[in-house]
Amino acid sequence: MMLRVLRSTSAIMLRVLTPAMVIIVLAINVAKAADLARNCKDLQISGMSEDGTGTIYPFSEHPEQYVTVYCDQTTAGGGWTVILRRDNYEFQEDFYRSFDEYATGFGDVKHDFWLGNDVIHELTNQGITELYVDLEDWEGETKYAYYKFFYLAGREPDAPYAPPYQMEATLYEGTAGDCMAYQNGMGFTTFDNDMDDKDDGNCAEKFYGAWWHRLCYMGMLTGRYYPNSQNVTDGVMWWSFHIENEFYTLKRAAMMVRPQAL
Ligand SMILES: [Ca+2]
Repeated sequence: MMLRVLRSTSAIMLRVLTPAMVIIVLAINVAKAADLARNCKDLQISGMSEDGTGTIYPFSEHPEQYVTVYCDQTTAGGGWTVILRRDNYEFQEDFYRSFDEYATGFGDVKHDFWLGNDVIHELTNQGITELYVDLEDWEGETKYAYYKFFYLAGREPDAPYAPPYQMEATLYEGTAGDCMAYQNGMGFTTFDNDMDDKDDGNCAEKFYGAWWHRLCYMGMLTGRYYPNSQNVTDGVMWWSFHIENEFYTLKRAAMMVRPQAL
């Protein structure tokens, strides 16, 4: 009975809509879709000029699903969606997390956080994408690593035998040195998901940090946060920042992505 009522109602609706009205409805839907920002570059184009939080719709297969992100609109031209931040906060987020937690993300985008591998994959899948790694040591010196090409594959491998969240960062420029080259082609290793090349253990477990570990890392920004400079192997580190002291733990680190300018 209910079904019949619904059917007749929609039939009436269709009869009421003239072809001109259908075109108008379609045009409104297209305009709505075009207005939805897929990343912080879209937000910048629509007028966002200060750093801060924003709402984006990055999922190609779920265009209605939004994500709150932090946008950097001031560094190196702006338009960056921040995917990781570490800094000297009083309360530190726990970065020793599972594969599923790294997939969905954790933390507070205004403080320390990992945006989530599924979102990062979508952001790098929208077109050719750049990566900017922004680093600072405890003496106030800042350095950066910029990659003109960055891609993070999805959880389901792109090719047979390819690992989940396989990473590629190439065409490096910068002052901090290229610590991603060594990790290129690797999947994402967490303590509960071993994707590394180490036969006798798990790099994420051994060095307390999830990363695209090989044997194991040259830069790892997800390690334990030390509130001062230390010489350890499980901290927030980027080996080529201090050539003379590769195990130096950094004060601040951010990773951010944006569509490559045409
Ligand atoms: Ca292993």
